[in-house]
Formats: sequence, structure tokens, C-alpha cells
Amino acid sequence: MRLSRFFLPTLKETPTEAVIVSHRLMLRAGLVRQHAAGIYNWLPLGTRVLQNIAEIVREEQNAAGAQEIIMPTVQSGELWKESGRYDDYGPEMLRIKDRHERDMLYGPTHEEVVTDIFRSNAKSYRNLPLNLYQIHWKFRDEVRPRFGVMRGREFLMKDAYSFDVDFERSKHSYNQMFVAYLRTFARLGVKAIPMRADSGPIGGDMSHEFIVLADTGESAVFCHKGLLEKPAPQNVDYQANLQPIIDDWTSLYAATEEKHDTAIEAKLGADLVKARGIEVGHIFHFGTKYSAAMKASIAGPDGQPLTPLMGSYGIGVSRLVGAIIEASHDDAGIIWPESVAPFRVGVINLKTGDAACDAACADLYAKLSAAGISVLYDDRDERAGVKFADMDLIGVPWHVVVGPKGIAKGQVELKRRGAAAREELSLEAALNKLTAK
Ligand code: P5A
Repeated sequence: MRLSRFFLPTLKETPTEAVIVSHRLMLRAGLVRQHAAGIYNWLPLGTRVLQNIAEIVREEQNAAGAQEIIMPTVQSGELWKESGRYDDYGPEMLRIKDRHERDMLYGPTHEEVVTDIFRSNAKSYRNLPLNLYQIHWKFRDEVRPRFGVMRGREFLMKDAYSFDVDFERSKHSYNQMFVAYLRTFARLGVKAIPMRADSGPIGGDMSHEFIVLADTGESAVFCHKGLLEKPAPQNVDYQANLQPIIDDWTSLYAATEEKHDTAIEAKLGADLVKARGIEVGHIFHFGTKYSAAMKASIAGPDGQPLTPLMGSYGIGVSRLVGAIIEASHDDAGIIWPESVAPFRVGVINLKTGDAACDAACADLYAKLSAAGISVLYDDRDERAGVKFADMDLIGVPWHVVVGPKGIAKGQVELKRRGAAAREELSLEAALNKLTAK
């Protein structure tokens, strides 16, 4: 993409409405623009990041055996009357009447809809285990939408729902998602720690939140310091017994404020980290809460009706954009992990209009693109300082700087965003280095 053609409305001034750094940077770097309180437009740069995150989430859900579906955003209120949540959910639910005066709503979550899909279409225990997920927009009429996409009213969530025949197998499905989450967040370049958590309006007796530590986080959390550097599990066989991995992670203390046991503080002493964090994922096991209330039984192995046990598993996809920035930025702007960066490489032409610089940049741009690398080529007629500042602000991981002095020697500069060192090397060596990654 040529920057001269790219729709990137950056802001020089720090927007006054933004109180946390990720919100400021998302506005300044032209990722999003607010449409109404807690509701955002995603501009091209933000859309690219959001889609990169969603793709990693999707790959890991598929690897864990979940199957992607798409459910409606607008739901029938009747299903929520069956589960009992129509009245329970309260003012956070955006209620809508259609032209026939029927009760509709904009979905804040999809347990009811997926249970309805299940009961209408699954016939026997042979359909199990089953895990269905989607990556779709939700609406919650939050009392205090704030911090930009971090606590929005409309937001993108990955929500998965598992169905199993008995507790043991249901726990296995929960464990599969637990491990998939560890891998997903590691690939996204964030350290997310699973913590014992309250299940709130979703319900159930077993629940973990995945928390990215950040001073600006909305949750107070407590965890053993040994969890901070634990690497994500590699080469997982999702059919195998995953309990050892879960035990490894849950044997060390970690809990959100609601579940925190203050007696642990004396016991752990200096090993206990008290911090603030951002909830980027939340998984729940709630047994038959929805399947029983909504009469979603199937034929069991003995021919008798069987009510499946369920869990649900959420990832805040749009919130993650803010959380990643919160965890990875400096004074100059965003520092994207390569896996989610909107472009991998930025080519900076220090002298647009100079024949040698233009030709070298065009060559780099063409060859990197042909190698499947996403490139943002700053071909604008702007001062070098402006170009450096913008490339730093939007956080592209690799910068190739092409200037007349270097090109006269056949050299360009290669620089990693966030690192001070610059390397001078030939055009070809720069290409080799970038394409070898
Ligand atoms: C799990 C999937 C659920 O809704 N039902 C379906 C369950 N869980 S949850 O914890 O309420 O939400 C899952 C994740 O969504 C993100 N999230 C938000 N992101 C931005 N703005 C919001 N207002 C918001 N509310 C929830 C969080 O990352 C949460 O973990």
C-alpha cells in the first residue's frame, strides 16, 4: 500500500477525551473514530489489525476442534424468556420492538441462540462432543462505556459454546479452550494469565478470566509471580488428556478481586503480585443451566433423554486491540507485535522525486509484496521527520529507510520499531533479511 493513497487520518494533537494511552494512540494513529458513546468506526489501519487478531483466534479455535458459525446479531426475546434471562439481564440489554410489536434484542451474548440451534438440530449423543463458535458483534448498553474500544457498547467477540454428554467430557472441552487461549494470547504477543473468576450473569461454578497485566486495567487481580513468565504450551494434541497442562497453570495462585482469598496473602508473601489487569478472555462451565431450561435434550446411549452439559468461552477481539497497545508502546507511538501488525514493513523514501530513491523504493515495494509481505510505502512528498514520526506512531515493526546518500553507495537502513539500533546494508541484503522472517 502506498501511503499517499492510504486513508490514514492521523492526529497531531492528543485528543482530550482519551484518558488512557491505547485510546489516545488509536485515535492519533487513525485506527478508529467514535460514532456514538461506546460505538466505533474502524478505519483501514484499525480494520487490518482487528482482522489479523480475529484470524489468529480463528486458527486456534479450529485447531482445538471448534467449528465456526454465524449467528444473528438481532435475536428474538422469546428465547431469553425461556432461559429466564430476559428479565435478569437488566438495562445492559438493548431491547428492540419490531413492526409487529415483537420483543427483539441486540445480542449481548449467544447462549440462548446456540442452545436453540442445538435442540432443533442435534438428535443424539453421537453429535457430541460439539463446539460451535463465531466471531461477531455484540451490544451491551454499559452504564459507563470508556477507554475507547476497551469498554465499548458495541464490540467484537469470539464466543464459543461446547456441548458434552457428561461432566468429565465437558471438563475436557473446557480444558481444550483453556489451552487454546494460552496459545492464542501468546501468538498475539500478549501475556494473559488465567485467573479464577466470578461467573456473573453467564452463570456456572467454574470460570477463568484471562488477564493482561496493565496499570490502566479495570480489574484488580492477585497472582503468584511464577505465572508471569510461564511459556504457552507447544504442539498440543487436543484429543489427549490436557489436565496436566491445566494443573501446571492452576496450581499457582491467581484470582480476580471477586474470588480473591485474603488469607493467601500472608502465605505467599513476596511471591504474590497485586496488580491491575485487562480481561481479554473469559471461560465458563455452567452444566445444564441453559440446556435444561430450554429443554435441549437428545437421545443418550441407553435411549433415554440426555441433557447436555455446556460451557461458553469468550475472547474480546476488539478489546484486544487496546490491550495490545496498552502492553506495547513507547513515547513515539504503537509497537505492534509482528503477528498482528497492520503492515510488516514500512518503506520510507527520504527524497520522493529523486529518481534513484524512487526506483529503489519501487523495487523494494514490488519484491517484498511479491514475497507475500505486507508493505506500507511512504511515497508522500513530506519532510523526513514527518515520515519517521508517522511510521513510529502507527507502529510498523520493520522500517527500511531509503535516502540519496545511502543509495549512491547502494545501501539502505534497516530498523526495528522500538529498538535504537539501525543497520546499514545493501538493498539485496535488506530484502533477504526481511523475506527470511
Ligand atoms: C462467553 C462467550 C461471555 O459473554 N458468553 C459467550 C460468555 N463472557 S463475557 O466475559 O461477558 O465476555 C467475553 C469477553 O468479551 C469482552 N468484553 C468486552 N469487550 C469490549 N467492551 C465490552 N463492553 C466488553 N464486555 C466484554 C471481554 O474480553 C470478555 O472477557
